Amino acid sequence: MALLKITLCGEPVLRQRAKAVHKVTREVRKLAADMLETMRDSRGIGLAAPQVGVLKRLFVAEVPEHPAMLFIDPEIVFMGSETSAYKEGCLSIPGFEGEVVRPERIIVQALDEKGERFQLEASGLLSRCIQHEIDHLDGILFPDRMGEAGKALIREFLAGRRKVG
Ligand code: QAP
Ligand code: CO
Repeated sequence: MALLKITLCGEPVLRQRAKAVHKVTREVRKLAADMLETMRDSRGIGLAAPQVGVLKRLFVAEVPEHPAMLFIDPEIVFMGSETSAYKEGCLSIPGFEGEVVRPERIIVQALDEKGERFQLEASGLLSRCIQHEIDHLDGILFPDRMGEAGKALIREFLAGRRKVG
């Protein structure tokens, strides 16, 4: 296993659409294992492949009261009409948080580590995490869902980073 370098907001790879995996190879499983290790090392609860510089559609999640999970080629097949607000963060925008409104309940379909399709109904933190991570696969960062406040947050992050170099 290996720790991977986490890409930060400002790097172009976070703004591109990731490509479908289709075939779950040993290489894909190795990437997922390294992503899980990297996420745990950084004390995160979700990490998408573009956040380690890989434009493939997969992410790992480990939220309290659920086992660690791998989602490959995920698709949200249902979104409830009820929404909720929650203060989100992101390993690619360390030190910044912001309130994001999202659907509370979703049904997601994805491939597991064996390449088998599964379906999962989620609400609460797991639902939020899945939606946040699928956004990464489409080049979307949580501040993009916060209107003007989000634009300010990104400007602040980029300005802060430039000072440090
Ligand atoms: C996405 O976020 C998420 O700023 C995963 O200094 C967010 O793991 C899912 C983190 C909200 C559900 C709800 C952020 C770690 C981790 C930081 C993360 C930081 C250190 C964020
Ligand atoms: Co994130």
